[in-house]
Amino acid sequence: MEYTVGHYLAIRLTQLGLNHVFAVAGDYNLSLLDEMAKDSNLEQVYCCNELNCGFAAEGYARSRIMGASVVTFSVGAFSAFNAAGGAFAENLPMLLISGAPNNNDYGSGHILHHTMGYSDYRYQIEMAKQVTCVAVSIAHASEAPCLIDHAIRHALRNRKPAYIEISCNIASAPCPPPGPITAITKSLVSDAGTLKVAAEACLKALNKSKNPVIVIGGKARSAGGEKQIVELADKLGCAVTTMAQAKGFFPEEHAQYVGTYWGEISAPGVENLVAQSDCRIYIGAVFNDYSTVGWTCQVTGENDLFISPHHVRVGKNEFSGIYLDDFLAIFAPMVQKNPTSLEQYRAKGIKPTQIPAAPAEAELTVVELCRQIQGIIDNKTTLFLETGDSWFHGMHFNLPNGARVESEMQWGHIGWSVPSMFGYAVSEPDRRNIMMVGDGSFQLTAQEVCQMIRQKLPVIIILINNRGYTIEVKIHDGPYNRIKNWDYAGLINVFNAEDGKGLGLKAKNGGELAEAMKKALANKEGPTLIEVAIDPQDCSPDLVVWGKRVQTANSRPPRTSLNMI
Ligand code: TPU
Ligand code: MG
Repeated sequence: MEYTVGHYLAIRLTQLGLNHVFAVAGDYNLSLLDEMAKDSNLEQVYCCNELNCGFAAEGYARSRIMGASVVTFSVGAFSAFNAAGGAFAENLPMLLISGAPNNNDYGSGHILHHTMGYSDYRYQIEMAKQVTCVAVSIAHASEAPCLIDHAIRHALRNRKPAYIEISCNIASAPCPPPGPITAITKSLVSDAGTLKVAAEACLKALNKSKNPVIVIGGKARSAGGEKQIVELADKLGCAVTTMAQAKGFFPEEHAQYVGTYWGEISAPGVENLVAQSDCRIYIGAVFNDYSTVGWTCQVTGENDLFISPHHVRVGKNEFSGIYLDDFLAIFAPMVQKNPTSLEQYRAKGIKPTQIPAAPAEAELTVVELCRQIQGIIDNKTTLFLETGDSWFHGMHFNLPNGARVESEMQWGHIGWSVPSMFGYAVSEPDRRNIMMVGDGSFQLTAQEVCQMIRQKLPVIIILINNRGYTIEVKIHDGPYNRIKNWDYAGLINVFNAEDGKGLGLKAKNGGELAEAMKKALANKEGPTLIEVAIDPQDCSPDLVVWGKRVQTANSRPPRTSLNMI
């Protein structure tokens, strides 16, 4: 059998365990899609636009080893760059594959459609370099195997997106068949000597401390450390907390789990617990203005351990060339039991708050909404939390083992959740996929719900219609935070057209919401969107506090330079 460049690429993706590739067609990628279709194990899933296509691949990468999207030159790729930026920020490997000009046109002086109107087409790969860890251009078939493998290898090792552009007349050109995938997936090896000295240095700091606590951050999971973190926690016996971005990265039913650490808006008792620890074991922690509540909670001390994806820091010592999972695997067996922080936390006698059901006829509140969502979270649930008040509600859910939360707190692109959950649900159709999304966010990417309908994915979309950008209102209010209302539930009929099985429902009170939830759980043939009416003033009290702190950080006056006076 003769192989082609496009077929080679498709085989590489299926060898990695991908069964789907997301795409939007365009004349620069049509023959590439034809060639990729030759691998019958790789289904092409089409999206409404390239931003959504990129986010769908990003969502798929939250479930599989990586995601992949195919777009056309410039008009498509420029939109997908935003999603690549998101995947970069969130440490998700994803291939952004773009069709590109016929290789005869390079250097010819020809001006082509879908380009900037001049004959040097390298601008696109130059842009791609800013939002990916590696960018390659395939203009000759002989180079394709090497360049495709190079891009995949870097994406996997760095947990970042990679960019591949393929000339439209090269996708169908013959090329050698791919060999085994192992050479590409082989992970980097930590230096054994550095691992040992790093672990000893950390142990020294840990043994000096009275009350260590484990704080898990947003990079812990992509660094592959979830299992090793549990081993470390079991061995150490101390309290374990997760930062907001890492919600669900540690089993919440674990006896040592104490809840979310998010500065002033932490779970009860957790802010003090972290502040008073004399050895914080930060694993994959990300300190940005949002995660530190406007820079108000950057607690660090000389005994703290910073275990990052590619390096470890303790005191003034920095160890690089070692990886988080390898480090934890050798560090966990070395540590002595020290449950002091957990005992201190338990001594506070904090009891979980019980929320009573609201009367069925009473106007719906965010408290009642969250109470009912908690009721449908099971051990096969994945909950997507969109940027907005949903982040703050999301922190309060108790996750049974097996349940997962996905958010995009570093990039924070409103509208991310719809296409990302679509991509995730394509990979995980049998999980209970629930999304909490605000009205403002939904307006950016709403059309991708039609692809959930097309693929018959039973996603539950909880659309919080609070008539505007509440998260922005709490940071800094103005007329720009009001939006045009939509009949969100009514949209589902539009998307269903003649054959869809999506369901659009509205709930104004607890009784209607309970009914709608029942119907959503019973609808297995398509998504159910439940539009919940929430008073614009009703939001999470945590958002109010956080919004004030972020506003203070945003409005710090510029530093004055002496030269300017
Ligand atoms: O629940 P709620 O009202 O807080 O959420 P909703 O309605 O989704 O509003 C989100 C408002 C928002 C904006 C406009 N959050 N962040 N932004 C700024 C923003 C603008 N454009 C993009 C692509 N991402 C953003 N985060
Ligand atoms: Mg809103």
